Amino acid sequence: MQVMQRAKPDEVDVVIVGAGLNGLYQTYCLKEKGLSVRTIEAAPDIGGVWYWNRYPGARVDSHFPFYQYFFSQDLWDEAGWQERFPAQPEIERYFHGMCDRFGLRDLITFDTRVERAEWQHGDARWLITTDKGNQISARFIVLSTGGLSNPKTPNFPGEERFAGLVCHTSRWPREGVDLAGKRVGVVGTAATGIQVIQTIAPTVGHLTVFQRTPNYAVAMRNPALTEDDLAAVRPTRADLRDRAHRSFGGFVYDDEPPLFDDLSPAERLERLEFIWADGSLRMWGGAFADGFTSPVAAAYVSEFVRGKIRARIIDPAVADGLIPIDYEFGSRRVPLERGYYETFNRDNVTLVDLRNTPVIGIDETGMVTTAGRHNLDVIIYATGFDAGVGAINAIDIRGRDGRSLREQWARSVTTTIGMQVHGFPNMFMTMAPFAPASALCNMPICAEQQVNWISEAIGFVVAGGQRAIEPSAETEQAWMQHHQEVSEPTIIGQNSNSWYRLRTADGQNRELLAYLGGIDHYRTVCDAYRNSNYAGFELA
Ligand code: NA7
Repeated sequence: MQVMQRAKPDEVDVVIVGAGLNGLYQTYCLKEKGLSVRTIEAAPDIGGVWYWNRYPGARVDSHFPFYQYFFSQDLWDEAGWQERFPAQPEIERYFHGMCDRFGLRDLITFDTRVERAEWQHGDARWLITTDKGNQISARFIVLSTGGLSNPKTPNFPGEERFAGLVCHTSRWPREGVDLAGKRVGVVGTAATGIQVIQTIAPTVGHLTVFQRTPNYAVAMRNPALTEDDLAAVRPTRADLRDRAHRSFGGFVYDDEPPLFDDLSPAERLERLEFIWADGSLRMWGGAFADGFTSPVAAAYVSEFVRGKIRARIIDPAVADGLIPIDYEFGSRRVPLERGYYETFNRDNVTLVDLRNTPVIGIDETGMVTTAGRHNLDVIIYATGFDAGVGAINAIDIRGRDGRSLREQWARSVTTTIGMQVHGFPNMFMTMAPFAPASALCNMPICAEQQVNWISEAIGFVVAGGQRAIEPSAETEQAWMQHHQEVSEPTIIGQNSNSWYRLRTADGQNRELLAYLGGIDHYRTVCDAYRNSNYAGFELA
């Protein structure tokens, strides 16, 4: 019998997994360093979340001019943003422009998933296997797989019997879905669900919203941008970038928030109205300096937002269903909305409260809850993601001595500054657990900081003639301890009901994914490692 020989793997310096916001910039940086790079992308095109999340109403919640790369003045000069909060098609076009401007497309292999990555200690290289059966050998691997890319679906019993269409918002068909006149059910009412619901309600025949936990959403102010707006920000790029890197969450505001207790009751209300009127994520922690840590300030802000929501809903019983009462504003991701609450004043929209009337299952004609049957033509899941670890765990990663990252993380998820894991040399990650980029950051700012740090670390290893870099066990332990100390005592740490906290397969709460020390402190820690030639890391 003839034994089939595998072709010798292609060899490159670095394999990057994912061609979204992080992966594209990582590709650019390493190419600029003169390294050979192969970027592998599961989708047929670039964009990451902005490729996959093409559902009706998809829009970024970071306001202009903060959702764009800051590294290139040329990109700033060329960008022709149309709205303060750009919608998905505009953002997708922007990434295409960036990719083409810097000639990155030829470095990307599309429609290909990385299935396995195995550290080969003797060679000090990663052997990477794709679902197309190809193998690539690389000195370094960078997982730019996205923290919110592996969709979660509810697995309601009987779904396979449903005669209509079922689709997840982050796997929305490229050709679109005709919802006109249809009976549509949306499951999930967080950032994504809110955008879908407010957008499709006027088009569909009937919309049934299946809500488990109500959210506090802030009214978005989204004016069209003028040429003057664009011209005014172009010269501010470098200054804004530096200030954004020194901020808490990657946005720059023109004042320092006061402490709650330093204001009189009248001043507090005036301050909140002022911040509310901005119609942005500034409402989330931007009103009071101790907004994330003071229970009194959090309770005050929560009551203020409840009042804003109630004023917009005609039926008081529906308002009761939509207004959160059992957790504080800001302890979960704050969605922005445009007419979401008024949607529930429409005759063709029904709110189903799944906490009181849980889903029993799905049959041929629709969803059945303990309240009865809801006949549907389309079921839309806006049910979120296996956050932080999902896309990384989808790859069978074997580090030193054959250890499995998936199995290690099933016991306990740990990282060093969210970018490396002890036992996995020359493996880097962006948007992974325990960094601001995991959850609490305006993404381009955090992405650039992480990608720059990774590029410098790789450059250091290569230039120094080293073979490998990985954090020591002690460094990792110290980071995890610091993460827990700064993150758990916050209002986010105290609310376990959100994707900001990792969960075991059977739903038990685990580590807080979101690092809450702020991006300024985080960057200082990262820079200190670099400036000390990676003290606390093992270089071999
Ligand atoms: P999220 O924020 O994880 O929200 C998922 C929503 O789906 C939320 O309302 C969930 O209710 C609901 N959900 C999830 N599973 C179920 C089941 N089994 N039954 C009913 N309802 C369910 O995802 P998004 O896509 O909205 O946003 C993710 C991030 O993307 C967002 O924060 C932005 O940063 C961009 P729950 O609250 O868990 O009760």
